[in-house]
Amino acid sequence: MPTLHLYDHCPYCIRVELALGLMGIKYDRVLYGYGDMTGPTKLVGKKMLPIWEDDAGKFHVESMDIVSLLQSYATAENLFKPASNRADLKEWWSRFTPVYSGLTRPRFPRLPVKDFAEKADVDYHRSKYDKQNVDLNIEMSKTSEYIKAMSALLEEFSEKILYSTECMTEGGVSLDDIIYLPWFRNLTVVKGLEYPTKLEQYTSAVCAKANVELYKQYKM
Ligand SMILES: N[C@@H](CCC(=O)N[C@@H](CS)C(=O)NCC(=O)O)C(=O)O
Repeated sequence: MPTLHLYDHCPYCIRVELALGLMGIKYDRVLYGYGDMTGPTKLVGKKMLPIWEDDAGKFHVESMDIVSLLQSYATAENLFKPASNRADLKEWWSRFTPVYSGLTRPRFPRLPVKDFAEKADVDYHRSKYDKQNVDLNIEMSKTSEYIKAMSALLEEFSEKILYSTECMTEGGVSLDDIIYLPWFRNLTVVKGLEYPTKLEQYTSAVCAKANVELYKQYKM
């Protein structure tokens, strides 16, 4: 059985899980603590996930390279459309990511997932942001401000960018879904952030189809 080595909160790892789930490929899921410096390094020489270990025991890195590899096995039924490179999506994305970070960064280490099970994992996460002069407590205290900004962004996305409750871009499931959906999945951790109906249905339906769990049950 091939294996995906991943962090549960990592959107790049979730890209690969979405592709695997939507393609119906079975795999083992091996999670790592975020502060585990040796686990991923032993496999490929650096501390970076996702890592895909194929049936022959060969390791592959870079989320979209792994997705391309998986797609090389696709049949007509599970071949994704190419990425659209839509300008509207890219422009919106540049405004979305800073607000996303402000909401998710202080919450991730409180998730009851393997990534942050040990004190060393939480400490590593904090030290990473200390080095960037990001104070996670200050970010947490700005929650209502961030929720207000994010609500407007999600409304805009749902109304103007999201094509349907099944796919982001006209024409069916494409690499747009694989690339961007993980961030909407992670954002379900934010208590008090309402998704517009169409976006809520899209996120729930596509993640359920791919067997990717949302963070709704951990809302904080
Ligand atoms: N370009 C990489 C990015 C992967 C990435 O940034 N992974 C993060 C987790 S979200 C990571 O492994 N970080 C290690 C660390 O910060 O210690 C990909 O798409 O696979």
